[in-house]
Amino acid sequence: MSNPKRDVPIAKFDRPVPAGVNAAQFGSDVAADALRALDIPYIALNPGASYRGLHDSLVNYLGNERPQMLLCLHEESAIAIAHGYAKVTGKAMAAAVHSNVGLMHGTMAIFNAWCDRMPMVILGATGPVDAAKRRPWIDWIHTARDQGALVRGYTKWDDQPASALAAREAILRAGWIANTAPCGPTYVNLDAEVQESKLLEPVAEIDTRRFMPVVEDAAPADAVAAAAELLRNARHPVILAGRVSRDLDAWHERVALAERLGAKVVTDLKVGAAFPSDHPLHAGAPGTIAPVPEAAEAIRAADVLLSLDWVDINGTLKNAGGTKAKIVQVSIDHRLHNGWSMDYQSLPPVDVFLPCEPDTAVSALLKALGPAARPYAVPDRTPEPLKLNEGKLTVDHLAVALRRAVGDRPTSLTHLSLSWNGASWPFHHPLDYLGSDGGGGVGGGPGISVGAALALKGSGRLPVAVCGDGDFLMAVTALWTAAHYHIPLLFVIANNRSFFNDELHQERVARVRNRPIENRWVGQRISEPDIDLAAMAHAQGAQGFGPVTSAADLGKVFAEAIAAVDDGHVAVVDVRVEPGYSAAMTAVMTRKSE
Ligand SMILES: Cc1ncc(C[n+]2csc(CCOP(=O)(O)OP(=O)(O)O)c2C)c(N)n1
Ligand SMILES: [Mg+2]
Repeated sequence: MSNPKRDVPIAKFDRPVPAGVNAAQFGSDVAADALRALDIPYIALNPGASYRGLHDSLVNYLGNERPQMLLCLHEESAIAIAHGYAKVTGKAMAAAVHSNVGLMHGTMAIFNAWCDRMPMVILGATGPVDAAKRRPWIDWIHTARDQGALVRGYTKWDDQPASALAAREAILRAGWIANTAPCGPTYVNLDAEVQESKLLEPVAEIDTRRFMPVVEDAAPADAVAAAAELLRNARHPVILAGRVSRDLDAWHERVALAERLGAKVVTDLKVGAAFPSDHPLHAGAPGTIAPVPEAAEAIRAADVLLSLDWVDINGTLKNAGGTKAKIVQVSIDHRLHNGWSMDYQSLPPVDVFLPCEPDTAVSALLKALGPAARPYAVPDRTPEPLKLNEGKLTVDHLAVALRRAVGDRPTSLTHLSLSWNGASWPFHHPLDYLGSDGGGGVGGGPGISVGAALALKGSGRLPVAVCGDGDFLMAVTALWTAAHYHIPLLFVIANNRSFFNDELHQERVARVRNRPIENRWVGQRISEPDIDLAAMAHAQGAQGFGPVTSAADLGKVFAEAIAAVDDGHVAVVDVRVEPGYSAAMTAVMTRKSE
């Protein structure tokens, strides 16, 4: 249902006075036109003189619309916002960062988006490449021989065009490459001189769509036939549902395929929701860094595994205790692998390879398999309620109370804390959960969630981010951008007042070395003083709630915070949770062999 307070159009904010400019006059006007041709609605940015030419073109030539600027207080947020937007839409938005130093600030977030295979077009800038044109001192600091080298290991493509026409071509290519699967960030570095130079003659119009041809995706027929044959004859097929799209039809097709095969399905919180997690065929709950025992058992017992671009097949098999199953791999991820980053994971053995996107493969497999002899009969299964520890406020209490507070309304979990238990919240729609930060870069949660909420604005879905306190504190100023542009969302902070993940690492080292595990907290706890998270939220223009220290108070506070979001606000609830991870996660993190 639409709600005028919550759904205020972003176009209302930051309106410039009309500049009356209607023809490109400078190099950066041509670059701005190219950006508009990509049909990108927003450009998240932190300003800098190196791109003052482009900045002027966006405001005074394009009138700050398509793309509209979203001012960010840190480049890491600007990139993370583009990342979150892509998680929902599957499409690139833009981010702009200042010459070298701004890009340096943004690098971790770019790496997160790269590992998460999310598209975005990043614009940067350099002081004049022609040394004779540089302003003293500052332009020299902000010029590097090869700025793109900072991010080349985790972008799909980069360029430093030397003219207005070359800039146009580079931006079109950047959009095309970023949005072509496997998706990823691209980087275009605009020379200050090229941006600020007056055009000597008008730039000829081009049909920009012709420069971004749609790349057709198809599953090779022989491989589909071979995979269908293996799956048809399998007695214990298991689907590892990994990086798939947010498309609802594709979601239904995955369910149809699992039911057609009677296959168990395993999912994981590293990536967005891929299958209804309380479906009788879903094995256990979604895992975090390792499969839960039911999923591990299914994998060990499998005779055929169908990986739908699963992240880290070998690692999962190792964690599950191995398998003798034949492996059908659906992925085009190899097209992206390079020599810098190992995020491609260990090389899995493959018996049948389908080099196409999972959605395409699932449709083709369904067709090849034909209808089932007997339709799948959904067995009765009443999910077991979570067992809650009555004494202490845990992340499970938080989850149960939050679920109760949101009730039946469509909710998107835009981010989850490391302490989250996959069993606490079932997913029924591809937008119910958007996946992790991708690259394990703590501090991604706030910006990604603001970007996701931006994309969800007006959809009627409630965006909810559950962040660890460490994650939240690293990037809290992303909230200001959400407050300024009236992008409502709810943050719930699973505040264990610690970089707790690393307490478990110190515990393991101490145990192996026979040293006191009681010291695991030193250099990890974020207390004395406790940080006032609600006040930090308030300082960004958000509404702060808490700290909540008793499970009994959660319901009331969540209801108030959700009402604030419905009124168009950003709301933050600080929940003081007992340090601790789910049993499966703790078991993996503290076992001796790791
Ligand atoms: C940028 C960055 N710095 C440090 C780390 C190492 N690290 C991994 S998890 C973690 C703790 C995160 O704390 P929090 O978000 O509060 O989650 P918790 O483990 O306490 O549930 C840290 C510091 C990292 N992954 N990324
Ligand atoms: Mg913490």
